Amino acid sequence: MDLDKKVGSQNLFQRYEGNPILTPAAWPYPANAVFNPGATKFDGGTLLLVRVEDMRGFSHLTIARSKDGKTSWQIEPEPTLLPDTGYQEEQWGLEDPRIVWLEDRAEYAITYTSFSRGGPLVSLMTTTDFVEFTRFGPLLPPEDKDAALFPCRFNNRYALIHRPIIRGEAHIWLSFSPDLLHWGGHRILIPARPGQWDGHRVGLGTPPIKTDEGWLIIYHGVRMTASGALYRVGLALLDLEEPWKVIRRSDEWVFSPKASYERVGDVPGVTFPSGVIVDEKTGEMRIYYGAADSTVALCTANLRTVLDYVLSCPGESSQGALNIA
Ligand code: BMA
Repeated sequence: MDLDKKVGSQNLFQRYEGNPILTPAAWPYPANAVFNPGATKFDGGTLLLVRVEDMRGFSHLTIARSKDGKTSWQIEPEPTLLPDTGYQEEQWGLEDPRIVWLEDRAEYAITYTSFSRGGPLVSLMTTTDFVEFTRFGPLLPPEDKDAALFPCRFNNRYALIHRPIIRGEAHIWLSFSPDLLHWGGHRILIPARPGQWDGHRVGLGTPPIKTDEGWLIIYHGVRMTASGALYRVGLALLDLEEPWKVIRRSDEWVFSPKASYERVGDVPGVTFPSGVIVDEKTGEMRIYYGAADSTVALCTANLRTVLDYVLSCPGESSQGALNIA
């Protein structure tokens, strides 16, 4: 291989020089932490639905908007979505939203972690305008997190990537539904890899990104260390038509806590991607992530370069994925 052309795993993503882009200090009302935002293009700009943790330790979601997705963020002066304590699944807050445009329904789906007394679970709401929201309630029982829908259906079924914890194991799963309410066909999609950097837990990062080569998956992987958990970022590529097939998966992580705002905060050593916007003209990906469970940060990457890298990664057979498709 021509070494000059070899894309290294550690130079795919570039931190934005203005990081962190959103902080509790710049929030219009008291907040302990602002992190793990959902992201979408909306109204000619970028809309982030940011997780805001209050001083009770409960989270809600608030919108921040920017024309260029990097600067001059306009933050709503009041919380956009507070937990509705009339619903048992929202007793202890709303966390970590992912936003996807559902092509057939012509509306945005927001999957988020809602906290019930029985543990965290994945809930769904939809909206067309980010003013009125329709709650669908919880999709699957606890413990479950890190969920996003695909923007289209497969064999007429919606597909949900999520991360249940079962017998203490935290793998990324795929489930299907004809109506967004009733879910089945559950299978492991991306397993944690014992011993490796993503051996303790894995979870979806941003929603899946549709490309000509397949669905690009940005996920987080957790390693337990003597001083706590380390949240790093890896890549996978799923078949375009049959997304239960993992075509490639990076052996190495491609992004990890290095900057001071990723290493110092309420939970040190966390880079947690949760939103992505691709500029179709330039191929620039803007990846929004929570840093140390304290602030929102941004890194950029070129989609073509990332795809070339992931296509150079090992295929499914070398990673010990379960053959249950
Ligand atoms: C996960 C989620 C995230 C959080 C991460 C690191 O389990 O709860 O919200 O950012 O842990 O603390």
